[in-house]
Amino acid sequence: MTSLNLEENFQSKIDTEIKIEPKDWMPDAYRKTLIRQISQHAHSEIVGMLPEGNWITRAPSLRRKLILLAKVQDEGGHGLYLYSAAETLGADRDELVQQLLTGKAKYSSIFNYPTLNWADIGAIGWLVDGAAIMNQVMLTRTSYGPYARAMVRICKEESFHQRQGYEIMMAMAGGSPEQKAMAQDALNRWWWPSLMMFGPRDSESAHSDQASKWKIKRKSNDELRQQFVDVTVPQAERIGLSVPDPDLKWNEARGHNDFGEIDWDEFWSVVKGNGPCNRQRLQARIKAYEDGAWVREAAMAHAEKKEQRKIEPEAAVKAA
Ligand code: BYC
Repeated sequence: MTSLNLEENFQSKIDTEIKIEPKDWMPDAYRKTLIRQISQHAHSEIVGMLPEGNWITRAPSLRRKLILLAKVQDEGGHGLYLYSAAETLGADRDELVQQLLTGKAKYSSIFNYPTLNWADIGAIGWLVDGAAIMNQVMLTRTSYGPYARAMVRICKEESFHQRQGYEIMMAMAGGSPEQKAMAQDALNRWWWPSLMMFGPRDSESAHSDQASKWKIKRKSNDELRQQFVDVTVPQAERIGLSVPDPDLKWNEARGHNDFGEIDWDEFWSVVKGNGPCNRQRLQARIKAYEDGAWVREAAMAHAEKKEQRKIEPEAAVKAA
């Protein structure tokens, strides 16, 4: 097939909803876009463990501690599936990790904000996982098979995460006046950064047009953001909390909530590495990587020994 035919054949598969699989022909730019997005997503899961991991030892009860531990562990698992999905495209996992550690790769802006108290754990589950699901449900239908399939399990787990967060907020909002004030304060601090998770406005989004044509993205940044606002506002009202946006108003004609302008300067400043916790997050990942060097070395030594046993079983038995 000529390269023109290959392209046409590829696009017609996408148009007829046939998934693209690792060994199928694909344009280089499709492969590159996916590696970029999937690896950023994987890094987000791994860095996303940090703000919550910080609260495992300080959870207010054994029940809360168990739940939070399980949630943070799930996020580690999501990162691993996603790195594996990126590897099916020919990416090298070590290289991806190096891109994160050297600050070359992006991860979600949201994880550069601090978790100041227990109510923040509720707000993260409710809002951050809530926003993540909105985006990831769409990705269960993305055109690349391994990414779409990884998303199915991830969404099931994210949905549990969202509920655990909302349950914390419900308990706090229905608790003492001080607890309710903490829940409101956490909502005030996490609301706008959660809206930023969906990325720049469609008109400013560099990758959206092509990603939509390839059905990597099925909904635009602005559509998903609107969907999140519409779903979340009634949830806040139900537990007696108010969304910190004076411009928020139901628009009968549109059938959606209108909402205020996001501080895009803040968004880009965080994306470029100057958010409140960017440096701290990267330092934590670098330290974890360095502290884990002995585990990687031991695993390699073990694998080499096993390989050796296959080649020279008798010598290996004698040496043991
Ligand atoms: N933060 O052209 P655009 C989670 C970058 S949830 C940082 O619209 P695209 C979790 C973008 O990468 C979070 N950077 O890009 C939840 C691009 O830069 P490059 C992870 C952002 O890719 C709870 C530039 O801005 N979810 O993991 O079409 C607990 C232009 O943007 C952000 C995912 O990653 C941002 N918020 O659309 C634990 C979902 N937004 O690459 C963990 C998969 C944009 O040109 N990703 N940028 O240098 C996606 O769906 C898409 O990548 C996005 C952005 C919708 C995020």
